[in-house]
Amino acid sequence: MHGWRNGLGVFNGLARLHLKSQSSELRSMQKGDEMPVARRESSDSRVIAHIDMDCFYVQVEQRKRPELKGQPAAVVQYNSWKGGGLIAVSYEARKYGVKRSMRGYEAKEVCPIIQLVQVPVARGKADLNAYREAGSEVVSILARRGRCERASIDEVYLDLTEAAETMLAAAPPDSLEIVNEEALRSHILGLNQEDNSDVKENVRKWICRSSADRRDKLLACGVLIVADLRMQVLQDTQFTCSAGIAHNKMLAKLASAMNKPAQQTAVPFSSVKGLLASFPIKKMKQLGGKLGSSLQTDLCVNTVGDLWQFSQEKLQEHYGINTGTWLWNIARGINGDEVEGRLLPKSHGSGKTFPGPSALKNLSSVQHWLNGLCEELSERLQSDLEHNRRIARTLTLHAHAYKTNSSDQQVKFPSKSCSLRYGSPKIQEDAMNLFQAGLREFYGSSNVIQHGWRITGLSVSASKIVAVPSGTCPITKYFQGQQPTCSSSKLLVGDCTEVAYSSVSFSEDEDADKIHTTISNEDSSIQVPSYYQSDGADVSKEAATATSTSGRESCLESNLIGSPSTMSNELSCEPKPDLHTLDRQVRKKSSVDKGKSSILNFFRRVNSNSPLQMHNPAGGTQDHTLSHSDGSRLETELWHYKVDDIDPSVIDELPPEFQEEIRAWLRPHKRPNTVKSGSNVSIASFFSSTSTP
Ligand code: DCP
Repeated sequence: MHGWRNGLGVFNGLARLHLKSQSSELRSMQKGDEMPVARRESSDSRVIAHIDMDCFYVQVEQRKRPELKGQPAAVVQYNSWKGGGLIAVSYEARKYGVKRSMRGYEAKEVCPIIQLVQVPVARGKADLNAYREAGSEVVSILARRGRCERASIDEVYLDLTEAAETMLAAAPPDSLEIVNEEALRSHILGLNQEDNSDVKENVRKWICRSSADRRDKLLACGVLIVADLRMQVLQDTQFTCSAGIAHNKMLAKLASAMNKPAQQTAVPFSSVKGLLASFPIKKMKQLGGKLGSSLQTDLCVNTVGDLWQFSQEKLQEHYGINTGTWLWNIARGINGDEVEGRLLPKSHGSGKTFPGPSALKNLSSVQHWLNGLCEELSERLQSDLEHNRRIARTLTLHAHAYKTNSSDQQVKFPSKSCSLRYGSPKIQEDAMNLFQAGLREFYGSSNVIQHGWRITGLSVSASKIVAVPSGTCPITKYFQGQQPTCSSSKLLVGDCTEVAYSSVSFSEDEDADKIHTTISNEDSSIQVPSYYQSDGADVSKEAATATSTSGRESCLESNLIGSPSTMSNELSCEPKPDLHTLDRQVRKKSSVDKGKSSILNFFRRVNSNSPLQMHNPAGGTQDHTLSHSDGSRLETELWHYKVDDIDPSVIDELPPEFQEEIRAWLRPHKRPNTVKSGSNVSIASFFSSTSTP
């Protein structure tokens, strides 16, 4: 039998062993599901908090309209059918039995005085910006005390280990004369609270125990810090939140949901087994799907306590070394996941579903909606770039479609990705191309014109978001004709140019499963199509809202997903686009783009630390030191390029004032010194204007 820590140590060695004994069920699970990964806990003395806002969208609306405070209220989706689907319900309304799964009219039946507030709408769909921004306000307060991971629009993990250690060294809880009232309201799991004992006094004693071991003393510091942070959040934003404090993320998250609203719960080491013993296995993160079902049917495991009975070897025998170890660990509350230190979302997404009769039936309606979704995505990307200096590199299109007049309705519409080009028109163009490529594949070799199709869900997302290296100015601004605002004038090379000018190349969406988008489902009784389901940490409420997640960070707004019905070939109403031809064109463009040198290649050769060198076609190199328009020497944006690397076809895409100049560079034998010192309009001066006061 492995001990608590022993099992963790063994894992490293075992994980490398070849899996010989996997059941076919496990193999099939692994194909479709992301299997959990066992991670060693770096220390059992960490202090991790999970903060979850209370009825978040309602609180945001209540702040806007104070008359709603303290009232039964709910936020409803923008689709007003039957009063709209409820997506957030105030605690006052919950007392009447109002639930998120209800529609507005049902809520009115159980609570006639309920106030229903419609989610803000833009471009014919829910606009979640106000909620995102409110979430950011909270994050910026929480991040003051430790490493902070924004897990969804309204929940955050904090690693408070360092802050707790500092407190323990400088002002240990057992030296405190007064303990903050909010901390005294904490729930300490396992603390014996007899019926008529002074609850707060017991909590105070627990917090201030000088006999406690170091782990519990650190946890007590965590309790004090989190109480303080929650007060701060309330004071600065008017929002209440609930929190769990434990030594790992998994336990902290379980604890935060135990006492809501506006309360906090701590899990001392000694209470872990008791907390998990009766916890339903399917409610554990990553056990809501096939793996959890297999535990139930194959091993009769219904609670975490049941799982605890199995040896590590037995679990490994059934589920392989990695998953078996992970299961053995979670039964004991062991979870090595680190708080990632991420204040911003991993991806951006914009989507919409088209239920029942609103399904899209032709390319022009797809184009119309894609344009709106891309516009929204582009705005968010632009804002991310401006405020956070981050760029996304991959654009992905997902759709949910079914064929009419076909028995083969099970085929999924393939998600498609390409490099992301900034600017709404480019994103719109690329998204439409991706859609057409997907549609062609969706139909395989059959002629799409012969068949009808309906699109019931569309979304675009931007992922692979990276930070713009500091001291660089995004070239994207240049291509958008915007005045750069960053302080340094160095050209951004590599990543950013790639974003600005990369060719469209279709790829099977390997990244689709990594894109953290959630989709809302106005009717929570209807299953979200599986390929829309997001994985991993961003949808960290999946256990509780497995079939109804919406409006989270990177949210895709959606509606009811309608059931397929037969229909005539709607394409015939259109000017009959030949999809094969369209797609051939797209692919042709794509391959042409790929082969050509482009401004991307041009800027890729930029070396921001070297003097500008022009390589003329004859092989000569010329040095040009660039200057500000005032004639002063420009030190920061000295760069290299080869004139013959410039693809003439990209020149037309540049602002007119630069076209002539670049063309001149291409004829260096005629006008070798076009880049003049002190010239008012030049690419260099354009970029350098950022550093010119
Ligand atoms: N949300 C949504 N659709 C869902 C679930 C949630 O649009 N199916 C939105 C509205 C919620 C917000 O996300 O306010 C946060 O979701 P939570 O699951 O955290 O629920 P609440 O914050 O509303 O309530 P609680 O206090 O129970 O956490």
